[in-house]
Amino acid sequence: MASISQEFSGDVLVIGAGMAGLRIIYELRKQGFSAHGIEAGSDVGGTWYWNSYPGARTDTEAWGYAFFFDEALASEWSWSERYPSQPQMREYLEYVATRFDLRKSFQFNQFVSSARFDDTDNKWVVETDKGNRFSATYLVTACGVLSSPVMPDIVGLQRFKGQAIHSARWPKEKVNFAGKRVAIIGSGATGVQLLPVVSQVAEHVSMFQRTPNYVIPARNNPLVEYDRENLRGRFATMQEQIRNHVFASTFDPNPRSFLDLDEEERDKVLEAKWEWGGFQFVFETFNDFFSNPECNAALAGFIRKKIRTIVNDPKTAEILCPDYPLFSKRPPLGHGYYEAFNRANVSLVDISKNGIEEITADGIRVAGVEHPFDIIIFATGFDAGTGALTDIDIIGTGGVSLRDKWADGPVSYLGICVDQFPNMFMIAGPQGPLSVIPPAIEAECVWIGQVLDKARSQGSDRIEVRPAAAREWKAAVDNSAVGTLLENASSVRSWYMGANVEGKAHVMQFYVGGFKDFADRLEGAVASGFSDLEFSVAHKDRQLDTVKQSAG
Ligand code: NA7
Repeated sequence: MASISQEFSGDVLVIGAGMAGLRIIYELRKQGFSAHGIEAGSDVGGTWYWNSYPGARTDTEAWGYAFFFDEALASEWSWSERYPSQPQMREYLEYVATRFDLRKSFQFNQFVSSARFDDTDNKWVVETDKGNRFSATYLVTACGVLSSPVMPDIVGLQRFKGQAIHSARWPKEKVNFAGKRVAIIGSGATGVQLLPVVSQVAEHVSMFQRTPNYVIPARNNPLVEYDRENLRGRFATMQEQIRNHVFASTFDPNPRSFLDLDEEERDKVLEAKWEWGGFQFVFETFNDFFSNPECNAALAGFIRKKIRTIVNDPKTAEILCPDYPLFSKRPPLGHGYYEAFNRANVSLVDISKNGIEEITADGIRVAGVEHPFDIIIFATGFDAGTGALTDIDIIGTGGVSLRDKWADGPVSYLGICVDQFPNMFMIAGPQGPLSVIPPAIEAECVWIGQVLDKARSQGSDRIEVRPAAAREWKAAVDNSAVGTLLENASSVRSWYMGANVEGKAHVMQFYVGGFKDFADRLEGAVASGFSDLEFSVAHKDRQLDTVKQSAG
């Protein structure tokens, strides 16, 4: 390793230049703090920088997957489709970075390998794989919820002579599918987006499916100026909708219970929302789909009926039909996914029973049969929530390691603070809300800014969450899933429960009590004068004086 060089010393270090990193730098600058960001990629974008595979786009409508901190930004930016493509999302974030001059606060092309809290100096010291060292009083992790790719440990992986690509590490050079035999391993949101696009060019695509998903049609469409004008007029309304929605969506709360209607009426509701497309099928049909098994089964049965209608080959259709509760795995939105199985150049390989036997020099062997391929795409997901943090050697006070502390699952306060890790704040960290991610990012960034402002205004420079408050939040996170269909999430290897990663603790990784409730709690913490946090002054001799909390 190159010799360590000191690069920055100031108030706040930020890891990551995705949506969260950009938003927090903006917030901190506004508050007058000196802040510096470090990013592994060569530019801003995070998720939308790395996931450049064909067909990548948001599963949330453009207007709900954007920043709300500046109305002028919202009004001058023009979305071109209902669900923005990865190139447009990246363009948007680059535009934001330029518009608010955020790039100058970042150093790119270096991966943070360690972050250590120095008790003596009351500072976080961060080192990168480029041998650079940065230090600051506070550390903000903005590393992403789904950013640490999981490459499955399949025998023979290194032997493959063709091109092997993980979807989240897509090559910068164009991948040429023409005339190629392509395997897609994984049928989550990523595989579901890849298949219809790749199969238009490739000679043949084989989808290796271990667990089927409930794929809801997205019904993407281009937006015209009339739509954009309409959105501009709804800026405040949409903020309000997001703030009060269980999933932080731009939908109104849904008062309709499954029990309110008879079977025929229920079917009409489901049919209408299926045609509308998007997560409205889940959030605008019946408000008890999460807690009432009968309601959930009705939605699930409706989707299975659709699969059997769309897919011509009955055997293929049956393999595509899931049989677990809807939403215990994150359902993907599809853009002609089921229809793609009617193409002559697409086949489905069912690996639900025995998995993939091995990867050979020429392809993939399943149940004794070798399937030859030129390209294998691993759409095999992420170590969600904790992965991006435990990839870094994060050491708190007294030498405690975050990896060790979270060996049995994450424990945090509101998904933002961790006891024994003073002056560290996570954006979109584990135990944050299970919701559309950008609204959670914005709410958390504002909150972190308020905490730091309070510390500064009272002369403290050390902030630590009370361990009891973190324990209480862990209990709230665990309890939030009780009595919901998410209790099954572990059995279907859902990333909600960390169950998609070998050896990871199977515990609820996100708060499922609803975004509205989460936002209420953030506001409650502000109103209490952050009574769950301990603010103190760190003297050079390491004696800490607790600053008296002023309530309210
Ligand atoms: P997901 O949703 O975690 O999907 C990963 C897929 O890869 C899933 O179908 C897995 O099957 C499959 N997988 C993982 N390991 C293997 C092995 N060893 N063999 C065969 N198949 C495997 O990741 P995505 O990238 O699609 O989406 C992640 C999120 O990004 C998504 O939920 C949205 O929020 C956006 P399994 O289901 O485990 O049987």
